[in-house]
Amino acid sequence: MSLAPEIWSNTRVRSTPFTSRIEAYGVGAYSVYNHMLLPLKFVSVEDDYWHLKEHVQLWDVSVQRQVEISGPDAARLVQLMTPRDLTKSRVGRCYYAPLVDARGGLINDPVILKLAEDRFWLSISDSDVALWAKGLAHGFGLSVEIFEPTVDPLAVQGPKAEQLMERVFGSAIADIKFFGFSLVDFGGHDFLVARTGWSKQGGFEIYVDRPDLAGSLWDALYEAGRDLEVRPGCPNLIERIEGGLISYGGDATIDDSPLQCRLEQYCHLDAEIDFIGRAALRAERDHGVTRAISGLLIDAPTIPSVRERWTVSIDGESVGDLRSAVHSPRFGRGVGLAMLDRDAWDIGTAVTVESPIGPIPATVASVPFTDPE
Ligand code: THG
Repeated sequence: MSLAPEIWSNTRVRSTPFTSRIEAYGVGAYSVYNHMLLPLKFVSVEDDYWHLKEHVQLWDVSVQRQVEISGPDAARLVQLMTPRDLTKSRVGRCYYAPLVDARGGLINDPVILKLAEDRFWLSISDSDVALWAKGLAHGFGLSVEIFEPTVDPLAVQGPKAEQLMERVFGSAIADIKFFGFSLVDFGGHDFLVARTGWSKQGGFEIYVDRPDLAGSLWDALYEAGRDLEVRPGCPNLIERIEGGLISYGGDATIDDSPLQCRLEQYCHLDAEIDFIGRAALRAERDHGVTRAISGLLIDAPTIPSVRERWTVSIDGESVGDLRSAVHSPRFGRGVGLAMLDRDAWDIGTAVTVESPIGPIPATVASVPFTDPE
């Protein structure tokens, strides 16, 4: 019998201020994300899924690193990096925003927090955004400071998240709007708390900038949530595919554009703003997007883990590739996200997924996947 190999943490694959807590509970699997440990499973992916949809979980999402950009040219640099129009953006708000290169390729898809008119955090997915930002600042001769502050986000996700957060942080929590943030006290320190998180179940993210308080914050949430059945959790593969949340590095890379990733609502291509990649994205829009991330309902009782992209075909001809998939207990079959050519992306189109265990029939479905009931 062969056991799954371990991932070892060291000073390069960093642990987090919460690692001791999640290992004491029993974390089942890790991945590496932004050079850091990201938990992927606790009890089982399916058990974690049902628990997330019914109760409340603490997620060690320290891997969501902050790229701080501050200084007189900060707003100009942040706008240069994204097609999302930030001219009317407000301090105290979060903005989900694609970052693109000059060819229109997706560099990252952070949540941008506007901390001040001249100070931003880019809460990044898995790519080295600080290097790109430093290169741009140098090339454009911008007056900015760019660095990764010591911030380890802790997400509190699930339908009971607000109840739990109020017990620990007080009633000010209720006033935080979706994609808004404020500073709230715990242990004599003001923590930045946002109503955000990488699930569709609702909740908050605490930007823990005091590693020395991280353990006591975790313990306070854990103790206060006993009767709410709080437990450790993590971004859940089933829940996030059903919800249509794109995972950068997996579902999308620099070879895909935000239009192909169906992020057009965050691309203001005709706004009076300066950003890198505008010409490429306008050309793509004007010629018509030729492929896009689409949902697939996959007709198999079990789905092997998608360790490389599987071809999706119609009558033996490739029409795209599958990027992520998992068995959905609610749908009783697989749900997946695939990059599909225009001829194949209509809802209801019958396709074949060329999996390593053989061809599997699948049907193009709308995303977010709508409840079978
Ligand atoms: N929170 C924070 N940082 C992050 C993530 C996060 N960095 C990495 C990764 N997640 C970035 N990607 C996303 C993708 C989707 C969303 C947030 C971050 C998201 N989308 C909402 C949705 O699709 O329903 C809509 C957002 C909107 O309309 O503005 O929440 O999770 N801190």
